[in-house]
Amino acid sequence: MHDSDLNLESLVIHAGQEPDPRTGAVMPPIVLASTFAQKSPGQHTGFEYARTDNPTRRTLEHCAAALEGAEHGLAFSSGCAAMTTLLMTLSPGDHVIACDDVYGGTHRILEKVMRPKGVETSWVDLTDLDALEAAFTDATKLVWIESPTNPLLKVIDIAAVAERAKARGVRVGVDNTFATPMLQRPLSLGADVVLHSTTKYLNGHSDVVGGMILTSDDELNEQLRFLQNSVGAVQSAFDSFMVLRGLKTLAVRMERHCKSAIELAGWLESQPGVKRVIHPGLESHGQHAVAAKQMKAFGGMISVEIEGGLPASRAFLETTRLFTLAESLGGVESLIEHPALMTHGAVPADKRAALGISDGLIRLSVGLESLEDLRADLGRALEAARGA
Ligand code: P1T
Repeated sequence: MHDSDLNLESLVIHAGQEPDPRTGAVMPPIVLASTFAQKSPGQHTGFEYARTDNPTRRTLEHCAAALEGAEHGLAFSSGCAAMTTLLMTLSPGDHVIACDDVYGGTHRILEKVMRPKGVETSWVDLTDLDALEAAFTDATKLVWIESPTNPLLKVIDIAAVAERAKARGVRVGVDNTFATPMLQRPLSLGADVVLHSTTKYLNGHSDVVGGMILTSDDELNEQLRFLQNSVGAVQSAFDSFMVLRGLKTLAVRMERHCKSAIELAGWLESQPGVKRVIHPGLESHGQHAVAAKQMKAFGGMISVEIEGGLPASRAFLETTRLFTLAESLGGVESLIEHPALMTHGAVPADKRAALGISDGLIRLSVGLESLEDLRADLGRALEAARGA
């Protein structure tokens, strides 16, 4: 049976993986060797040196590519390493259009690493297609989307953006970390390249830092392979194995994340002391219709703005027990964080204010614990916030 005949729920477990031909082992071996024997100079098995290629990493690259419906996959040592390597395909004078709400580290790479090297970024609200049209210049080479965005969970119509970019010969990239291929497959919506921080849902157990790029664009893949080997920010064999292991449960994990998140989001909307709840599955979400069209389910992330500013949000964040106060997301355990002081501290204060990343904004990554326990945990935290 070919991978192309399988549904995603089977691909997460089997794509790119056969029982080991020598031993029958049902999990791919972790090949830790840094180098591979050659019969004669230049005559090798396809593996020479582990930065260039490694069997365990290659298995992960095949598996993740199959999940995103891509021809090619490349694994990196972090989501930021993947992003930086992708941006190294650009040259001084090139222009990027990026959605205005992105992970703080992505903002930092574009502003503090790439801009000084001559690659300019325009930050645009990509839920507004007229604003996108107005931002193109002759130098635009890439439109960069996160959807849902981090932390405001805006949903961007990937097909509509891709259509407009394609008309100008501009590539479209999507950071699919929050949705995962279980909920949306950007390449099928017209994007050229997909990025993941595998640190999050794909690995799913908060024990690996990793990143991936998936594409069916042969020319881009050639450039990226060259850069992956030259720059060398590769995923280790051990961590590649860990992500492969985590991926096996992605389908069932995402089902539960999504189910619990929509329940909690609806409940939070009815609670006193809550100013607004942001979750793409809520009717009150500005792009709910786009989310319903584009996504199979609405994801496991919720952002909530509470009344009382920083004193109230501090009290809230210090009170939760099951929701651990920590950066990151997408693990089996629930996490909670304060974007303004934590993940998005690298975004300038005036820009955070303009976007709506206020001191009362709290981001939740809903884990796989009992829904009843999670609701009780948030209930106690809201009580503490109201008393602050
Ligand atoms: O942390 P790293 O694996 O390098 O991935 C960076 C990254 C890229 N894209 C998105 C959408 C992300 O959320 C991240 C990392 N984000 C967090 C650590 C966070 O708590 O939001």
